Amino acid sequence: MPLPKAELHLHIEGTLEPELAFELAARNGVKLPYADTDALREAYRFENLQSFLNLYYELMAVLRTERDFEDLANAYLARAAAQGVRHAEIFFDPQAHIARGVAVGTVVEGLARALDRSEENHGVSTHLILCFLRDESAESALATLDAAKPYLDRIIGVGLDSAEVGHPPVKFREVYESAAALGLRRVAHAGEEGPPEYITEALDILGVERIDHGLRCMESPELVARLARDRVPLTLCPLSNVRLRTVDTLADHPLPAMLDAGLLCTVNSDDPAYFGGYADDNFKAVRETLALTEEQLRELARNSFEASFLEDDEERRAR
Ligand code: ES4
Ligand code: ZN
Repeated sequence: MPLPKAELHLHIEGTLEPELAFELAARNGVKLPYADTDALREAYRFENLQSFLNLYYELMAVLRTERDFEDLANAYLARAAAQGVRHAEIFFDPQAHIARGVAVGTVVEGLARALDRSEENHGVSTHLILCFLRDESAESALATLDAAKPYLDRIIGVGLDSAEVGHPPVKFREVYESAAALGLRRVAHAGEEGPPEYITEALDILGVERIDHGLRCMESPELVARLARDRVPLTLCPLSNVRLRTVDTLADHPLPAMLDAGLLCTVNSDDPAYFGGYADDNFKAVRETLALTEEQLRELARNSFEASFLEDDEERRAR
């Protein structure tokens, strides 16, 4: 039985499996530039974050209706449940859909149809986190937050994702201030491909409560000491790091050193359809390759609930 866990770093668009992509393409009359699912899987050889993002945004063309987003979320929740996930904080990228003429409301209402029945159907509680694309402008992020205002009762917080280098957190100071004023929780990707300074900026300027990835903190002993002291959660994604060549091999992953340094680490799946595994596949991979002890695995699972946005009583029920 997989350990009960919370998944805190999961892009719903990154759960689009090739089979579902072709099914939705057929349903919506969208032509994909791949002959079949095998040909599509062949394209999953990434050099870096950008080469992955190109395919990730291309495949989103098949997501058009509320039903598409509902089907996508249901497929993820069923897989997550089978991997011991009891609670999922799910990212979505509204700008990537708005750019294709799909309204925020279609995305949120479609996802909500699946999330509303998730506890009953899959035993998984959920939260939604709206992410801004950091390679788009600050004005676009502000307009997106504005467009999402009618749906904020369904959204627990905001995040920041997409191409990191050259797009420092400070670019999004204003939209994060607005989000905080609206009562939204704040997280951001930082230190995946970008430097440790981006992690510090995300904390100091954007006021984030968690850092997504954060791997490159290990280059700054001062930053590691601060993250450990303040118990800032890091949502690590080991299989993603291997596929995007952030680490050379899984055996080189700094997770053991990060745990030894007293960092509040969690293990997550990022874009599981693209990176070769869901939540427990990531747990299994680090257990086997990094020789983590059973106690360390239990610590990672405990951390995932502690780092979640669940209230204490909800957390006890989910564990
Ligand atoms: C992402 Cl792995 C990763 N990093 C940054 N942005 C993303 N969006 C989807 N997956
Ligand atoms: Zn991510």
